[in-house]
Amino acid sequence: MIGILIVGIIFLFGVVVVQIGKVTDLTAKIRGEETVNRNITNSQAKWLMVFCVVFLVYCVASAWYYKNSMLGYGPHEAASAHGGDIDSLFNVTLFFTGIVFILTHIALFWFTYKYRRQEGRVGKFFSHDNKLEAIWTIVPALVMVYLVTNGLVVWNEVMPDVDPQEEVLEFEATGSQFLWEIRYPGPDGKLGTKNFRLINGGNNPLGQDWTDKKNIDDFHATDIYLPVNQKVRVRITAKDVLHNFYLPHFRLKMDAIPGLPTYFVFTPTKTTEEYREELSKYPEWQVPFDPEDPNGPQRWEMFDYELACAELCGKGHYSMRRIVKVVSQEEYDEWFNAQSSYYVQNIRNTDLDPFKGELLDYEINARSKELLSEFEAALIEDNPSDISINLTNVFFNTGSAELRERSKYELENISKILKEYSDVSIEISGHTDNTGDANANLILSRERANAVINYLVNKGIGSNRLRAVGYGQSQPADTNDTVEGRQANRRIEMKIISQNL
Ligand SMILES: [Cu+2]
Repeated sequence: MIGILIVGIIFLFGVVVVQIGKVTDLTAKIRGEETVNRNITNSQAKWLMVFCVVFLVYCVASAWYYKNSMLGYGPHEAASAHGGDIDSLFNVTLFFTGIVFILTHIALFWFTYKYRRQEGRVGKFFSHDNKLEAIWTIVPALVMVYLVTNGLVVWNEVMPDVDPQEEVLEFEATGSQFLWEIRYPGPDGKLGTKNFRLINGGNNPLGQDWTDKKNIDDFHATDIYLPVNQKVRVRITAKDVLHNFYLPHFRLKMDAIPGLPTYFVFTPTKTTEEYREELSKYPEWQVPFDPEDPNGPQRWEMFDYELACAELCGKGHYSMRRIVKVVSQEEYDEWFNAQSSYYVQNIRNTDLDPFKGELLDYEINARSKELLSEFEAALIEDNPSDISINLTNVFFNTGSAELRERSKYELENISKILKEYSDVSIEISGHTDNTGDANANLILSRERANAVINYLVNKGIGSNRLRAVGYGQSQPADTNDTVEGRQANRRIEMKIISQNL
């Protein structure tokens, strides 16, 4: 119904316009064509001048009104070291184009007014004017040369790569439909190599090559954390189509291209907290974040830097948002230390693990720390000899007292500890499960304890500080009814027996 009404109104409006046209024609015939034309031209010229003024005032006023929402103005000063250069580049360009914009509009409307149709006036025709040609060629050329040179200078300042020796935090962002995968290098500071053939949605989304040990500590992150005032190099890649790594608050924007890694080097200079403080000074940010909850947090309190994809990469494009948090070095370290490596969580000791069955450096180091802290904890007990320390990383060949190669790390650690605490004497005890003959087990456990002692003596620990005992199957730590239980019962233990202070 409403549709029919609208069509009717449009039709009637058309009829009215046509009728007015006819009336104008008729009056023109009555009054004389010339007078009517002059009146129309005069009023059109005046109205165009009015339009010019309103239009220009509106352009300037709206830009002024919205300036605090624009990057580079109000609270949105750049949050990176290079951002100010980019902003001033935009301002210089805006200055020149602004002049041209205002002058050409004034000239355009002024000409329609000044040279409106008037009786007896004839247009001036000239085919060529060298002076005019020179002016409108040389002036824009000079301005262009200035803009381009200025742009190149800024480009060269903003875009260089880092020196290989330079201390820089590197992380990687991989775009795909429709998310950013963020990878950090872990404590070694180096990102492991990747191979697209290894990409597997289930257990290797980035195609990390697990035979490269640099991959072992790499972790994947949901939010991007960056320490303030630390130079950052972001490696940007894509898995499927073109994406674009865009951090508006840092004035950073770079294409993510499948098969062609790009990068950007920048230094965040404002923490998220500092940016929020800045925003809190502006009334439009002092309103509730959620209009339904007027007592909830304010808009400025909920602000976060964000990573967007600035390439229209598909229908889920908008969902490629990621939060970026710029924090103090201490907060960064705390977050960093709480992350766990993708390899350790998903690959370690599975069939995909090329190092299955081997001990890796991070495990050896962790075990070394653990053993030392267990030892020191036992030492401060009232009765240190009550505490048995299980030497979980001492291994023997089945049924024999021959130490396996892998045991050397644990034994080295013990020898290191005993050299540091040179006044401590220890007992090394061997234990078995209940499989087989009890007497044979007793002998085996004693031989194994002796093998450990021999190793330590060879490392220079005085044999008077070491005592070997075999307990056989007499002191099980767990049940002997399950495979795991029996495995836990086959063990070597260490006990502090005395400390000569
Ligand atoms: Cu995208």
